[in-house]
Amino acid sequence: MKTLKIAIQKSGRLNEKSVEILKNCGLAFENYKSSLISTVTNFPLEILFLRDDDIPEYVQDGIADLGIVGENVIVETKAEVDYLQKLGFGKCTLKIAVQATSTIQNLSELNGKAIATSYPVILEKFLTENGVKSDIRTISGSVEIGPGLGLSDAIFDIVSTGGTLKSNGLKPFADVMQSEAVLIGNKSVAGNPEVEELLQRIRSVLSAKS
Ligand code: PRT
Ligand code: ZN
Repeated sequence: MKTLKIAIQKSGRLNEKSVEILKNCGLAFENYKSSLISTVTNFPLEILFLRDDDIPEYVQDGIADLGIVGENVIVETKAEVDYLQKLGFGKCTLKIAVQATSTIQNLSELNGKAIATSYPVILEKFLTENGVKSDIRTISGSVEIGPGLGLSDAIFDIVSTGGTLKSNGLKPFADVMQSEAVLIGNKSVAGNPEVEELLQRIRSVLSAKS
Protein backbone atom coordinates (compact mmCIF):
# COMPACT_ATOMS: atom_id res chain seq x y z
CA MET A 1 0.00 0.00 0.00
CA LYS A 2 1.44 3.36 -1.07
CA THR A 3 1.90 5.90 1.70
CA LEU A 4 -0.02 9.06 0.85
CA LYS A 5 1.30 12.53 1.60
CA ILE A 6 -0.82 15.46 2.74
CA ALA A 7 0.60 19.00 2.83
CA ILE A 8 -0.68 21.40 5.48
CA GLN A 9 0.46 24.85 6.61
CA LYS A 10 3.44 24.73 8.97
CA SER A 11 2.46 27.78 10.96
CA GLY A 12 -0.10 30.50 10.47
CA ARG A 13 -3.83 30.86 10.41
CA LEU A 14 -4.67 27.46 8.95
CA ASN A 15 -2.18 25.30 10.87
CA GLU A 16 -4.13 24.64 14.06
CA LYS A 17 -7.46 23.81 12.40
CA SER A 18 -5.72 21.63 9.80
CA VAL A 19 -4.03 19.58 12.53
CA GLU A 20 -7.29 19.44 14.48
CA ILE A 21 -9.35 18.09 11.60
CA LEU A 22 -6.78 15.36 10.89
CA LYS A 23 -6.67 14.39 14.58
CA ASN A 24 -10.48 14.33 14.68
CA CYS A 25 -10.36 11.86 11.79
CA GLY A 26 -8.66 9.47 14.21
CA LEU A 27 -5.17 9.93 12.74
CA ALA A 28 -2.36 9.52 15.27
CA PHE A 29 0.75 11.64 14.64
CA GLU A 30 3.24 13.83 16.43
CA ASN A 31 2.95 17.53 15.72
CA TYR A 32 6.48 18.72 16.42
CA LYS A 33 6.89 22.41 15.62
CA SER A 34 10.43 21.78 14.43
CA SER A 35 9.85 18.95 11.98
CA LEU A 36 8.74 19.30 8.38
CA ILE A 37 7.31 15.82 8.10
CA SER A 38 5.35 13.61 10.46
CA THR A 39 4.33 9.99 9.98
CA VAL A 40 0.80 8.90 10.87
CA THR A 41 1.12 5.70 12.89
CA ASN A 42 -2.35 4.25 12.22
CA PHE A 43 -2.96 5.14 8.54
CA PRO A 44 -0.71 5.03 5.45
CA LEU A 45 -0.16 8.79 5.49
CA GLU A 46 2.65 11.29 5.96
CA ILE A 47 2.04 14.92 6.83
CA LEU A 48 4.23 17.60 5.23
CA PHE A 49 4.35 20.98 6.96
CA LEU A 50 4.88 23.76 4.38
CA ARG A 51 4.38 27.46 3.62
CA ASP A 52 0.80 27.80 2.41
CA ASP A 53 1.94 29.41 -0.87
CA ASP A 54 3.81 26.23 -1.86
CA ILE A 55 0.97 23.77 -1.17
CA PRO A 56 -1.06 24.03 -4.44
CA GLU A 57 2.01 23.50 -6.62
CA TYR A 58 3.29 20.58 -4.52
CA VAL A 59 -0.10 18.89 -4.91
CA GLN A 60 -0.29 19.70 -8.63
CA ASP A 61 3.17 18.20 -9.17
CA GLY A 62 2.41 15.10 -7.08
CA ILE A 63 5.04 15.80 -4.40
CA ALA A 64 2.04 15.68 -2.08
CA ASP A 65 -1.14 13.76 -2.97
CA LEU A 66 -3.40 15.97 -0.88
CA GLY A 67 -3.27 19.43 0.66
CA ILE A 68 -5.18 21.81 2.89
CA VAL A 69 -4.99 25.45 1.79
CA GLY A 70 -7.06 28.61 1.30
CA GLU A 71 -8.97 28.84 -1.99
CA ASN A 72 -7.37 32.24 -2.58
CA VAL A 73 -3.92 30.63 -2.74
CA ILE A 74 -5.11 27.94 -5.15
CA VAL A 75 -6.60 30.50 -7.52
CA GLU A 76 -3.61 32.83 -7.22
CA THR A 77 -1.09 30.09 -8.03
CA LYS A 78 -3.28 28.78 -10.93
CA ALA A 79 -2.51 25.24 -9.76
CA GLU A 80 -4.33 22.43 -11.53
CA VAL A 81 -5.69 20.33 -8.68
CA ASP A 82 -8.99 18.72 -7.71
CA TYR A 83 -11.12 20.49 -5.11
CA LEU A 84 -12.19 17.60 -2.88
CA GLN A 85 -13.90 19.27 0.08
CA LYS A 86 -14.51 22.71 1.59
CA LEU A 87 -13.46 22.59 5.23
CA GLY A 88 -15.42 25.42 6.85
CA PHE A 89 -12.49 27.28 8.45
CA GLY A 90 -10.13 30.05 7.36
CA LYS A 91 -13.09 31.98 5.97
CA CYS A 92 -12.35 35.42 4.57
CA THR A 93 -13.22 37.78 1.73
CA LEU A 94 -10.77 39.36 -0.68
CA LYS A 95 -11.72 42.99 -1.10
CA ILE A 96 -10.64 46.15 -2.81
CA ALA A 97 -10.39 48.90 -0.19
CA VAL A 98 -9.87 52.64 -0.47
CA GLN A 99 -9.19 55.46 1.98
CA ALA A 100 -12.05 56.03 4.38
CA THR A 101 -12.38 59.59 3.06
CA SER A 102 -12.62 58.47 -0.58
CA THR A 103 -15.77 59.42 -2.51
CA ILE A 104 -15.29 56.68 -5.13
CA GLN A 105 -18.62 55.21 -6.32
CA ASN A 106 -17.95 53.09 -9.40
CA LEU A 107 -15.37 50.49 -10.34
CA SER A 108 -14.57 52.49 -13.48
CA GLU A 109 -13.06 55.16 -11.24
CA LEU A 110 -10.21 52.70 -10.60
CA ASN A 111 -9.10 53.07 -14.24
CA GLY A 112 -5.46 54.20 -14.25
CA LYS A 113 -5.27 54.04 -10.44
CA ALA A 114 -2.55 52.16 -8.54
CA ILE A 115 -3.75 49.17 -6.51
CA ALA A 116 -1.32 47.43 -4.15
CA THR A 117 -1.80 43.72 -3.53
CA SER A 118 -0.19 40.35 -2.82
CA TYR A 119 -2.83 38.71 -5.06
CA PRO A 120 -2.24 40.16 -8.57
CA VAL A 121 -3.72 37.19 -10.47
CA ILE A 122 -7.10 37.30 -8.71
CA LEU A 123 -7.23 41.10 -8.92
CA GLU A 124 -6.28 41.25 -12.60
CA LYS A 125 -8.99 38.72 -13.49
CA PHE A 126 -11.63 40.69 -11.60
CA LEU A 127 -10.63 44.02 -13.14
CA THR A 128 -10.51 42.56 -16.65
CA GLU A 129 -13.97 41.01 -16.21
CA ASN A 130 -15.22 44.44 -15.24
CA GLY A 131 -13.46 46.27 -18.05
CA VAL A 132 -11.17 48.19 -15.70
CA LYS A 133 -7.46 48.75 -16.33
CA SER A 134 -5.55 49.68 -13.19
CA ASP A 135 -1.86 49.74 -12.33
CA ILE A 136 -1.48 46.62 -10.19
CA ARG A 137 1.48 46.90 -7.80
CA THR A 138 2.48 43.54 -6.39
CA ILE A 139 3.97 43.67 -2.92
CA SER A 140 4.50 40.81 -0.51
CA GLY A 141 2.96 42.22 2.63
CA SER A 142 1.60 45.21 4.60
CA VAL A 143 -0.37 46.43 1.60
CA GLU A 144 -2.66 48.36 3.96
CA ILE A 145 -0.13 51.12 4.52
CA GLY A 146 0.06 51.99 0.79
CA PRO A 147 -2.73 54.56 0.45
CA GLY A 148 -1.75 56.42 3.64
CA LEU A 149 1.81 56.77 2.35
CA GLY A 150 0.68 57.78 -1.13
CA LEU A 151 2.13 54.58 -2.63
CA SER A 152 -1.19 53.42 -4.03
CA ASP A 153 -4.74 54.70 -4.50
CA ALA A 154 -6.35 51.48 -3.32
CA ILE A 155 -5.46 48.05 -2.00
CA PHE A 156 -6.69 44.53 -2.65
CA ASP A 157 -6.32 42.22 0.33
CA ILE A 158 -7.84 39.58 2.56
CA VAL A 159 -10.37 40.89 5.06
CA SER A 160 -11.98 38.97 7.88
CA THR A 161 -13.13 41.25 10.72
CA GLY A 162 -12.30 44.49 8.88
CA GLY A 163 -10.26 45.69 11.86
CA THR A 164 -7.02 46.02 9.87
CA LEU A 165 -8.68 48.17 7.20
CA LYS A 166 -10.23 50.39 9.83
CA SER A 167 -7.07 50.90 11.82
CA ASN A 168 -5.26 51.94 8.63
CA GLY A 169 -7.90 54.52 7.67
CA LEU A 170 -9.36 52.37 4.90
CA LYS A 171 -12.85 51.17 4.00
CA PRO A 172 -14.02 48.25 1.85
CA PHE A 173 -15.08 49.22 -1.67
CA ALA A 174 -15.69 45.98 -3.57
CA ASP A 175 -15.90 42.29 -2.64
CA VAL A 176 -13.99 40.16 -5.14
CA MET A 177 -13.79 36.63 -3.77
CA GLN A 178 -14.89 34.55 -0.79
CA SER A 179 -12.41 31.99 0.45
CA GLU A 180 -12.10 29.21 2.98
CA ALA A 181 -9.74 26.30 3.57
CA VAL A 182 -10.25 23.39 1.17
CA LEU A 183 -8.91 19.87 0.80
CA ILE A 184 -7.28 19.55 -2.60
CA GLY A 185 -5.96 16.49 -4.39
CA ASN A 186 -3.52 15.69 -7.16
CA LYS A 187 -5.41 14.89 -10.39
CA SER A 188 -4.27 11.26 -10.25
CA VAL A 189 -5.56 10.42 -6.74
CA ALA A 190 -9.28 10.41 -7.60
CA GLY A 191 -10.73 7.02 -6.66
CA ASN A 192 -7.70 5.94 -4.60
CA PRO A 193 -9.23 3.84 -1.75
CA GLU A 194 -7.13 5.47 1.00
CA VAL A 195 -8.04 8.93 -0.27
CA GLU A 196 -11.72 7.94 -0.34
CA GLU A 197 -11.45 6.60 3.22
CA LEU A 198 -9.84 9.83 4.44
CA LEU A 199 -12.40 11.95 2.59
CA GLN A 200 -15.23 9.99 4.21
CA ARG A 201 -13.72 10.49 7.66
CA ILE A 202 -13.29 14.24 7.02
CA ARG A 203 -16.89 14.50 5.83
CA SER A 204 -18.21 12.80 8.94
CA VAL A 205 -16.13 15.09 11.18
CA LEU A 206 -17.58 18.08 9.31
CA SER A 207 -21.18 16.85 9.49
CA ALA A 208 -20.85 16.05 13.20
CA LYS A 209 -19.83 19.70 13.69
CA SER A 210 -22.67 21.32 11.74
O1 PRT B 1 3.80 31.47 6.42
P1 PRT B 1 2.78 31.18 5.38
O2 PRT B 1 3.16 31.67 4.00
O3 PRT B 1 2.37 29.73 5.41
O4 PRT B 1 1.45 31.97 5.84
P2 PRT B 1 0.86 33.39 5.39
O5 PRT B 1 1.38 34.42 6.33
O6 PRT B 1 1.02 33.60 3.92
O7 PRT B 1 -0.70 33.16 5.58
P3 PRT B 1 -1.65 33.31 6.87
O8 PRT B 1 -1.33 32.27 7.87
O9 PRT B 1 -1.73 34.73 7.32
O10 PRT B 1 -3.05 32.99 6.16
C1 PRT B 1 -3.31 31.75 5.61
C2 PRT B 1 -4.68 31.75 4.95
O11 PRT B 1 -5.68 32.07 5.94
C3 PRT B 1 -4.91 32.82 3.88
O12 PRT B 1 -4.36 32.45 2.61
C4 PRT B 1 -6.43 32.90 3.84
O13 PRT B 1 -6.96 31.86 3.03
C5 PRT B 1 -6.83 32.63 5.30
N1 PRT B 1 -7.23 33.82 6.07
C6 PRT B 1 -8.41 33.94 6.75
C7 PRT B 1 -6.55 34.97 6.25
C8 PRT B 1 -7.34 35.80 7.05
N2 PRT B 1 -8.49 35.14 7.35
C9 PRT B 1 -6.85 37.12 7.41
N3 PRT B 1 -7.54 37.87 8.11
N4 PRT B 1 -5.33 35.39 5.80
C10 PRT B 1 -4.87 36.58 6.15
N5 PRT B 1 -5.57 37.50 6.92
C11 PRT B 1 -4.89 38.80 7.19
C12 PRT B 1 -5.03 39.81 6.04
O14 PRT B 1 -3.99 39.64 5.10
C13 PRT B 1 -4.93 41.17 6.76
O15 PRT B 1 -3.59 41.52 6.98
O16 PRT B 1 -5.45 39.44 8.31
C14 PRT B 1 -5.57 40.85 8.09
C15 PRT B 1 -7.02 41.24 8.03
O17 PRT B 1 -7.74 40.70 9.10
P4 PRT B 1 -8.92 41.53 9.79
O18 PRT B 1 -9.55 40.57 10.74
O19 PRT B 1 -8.31 42.72 10.49
O20 PRT B 1 -9.90 41.95 8.70
ZN1 ZN C 1 1.88 32.46 2.62
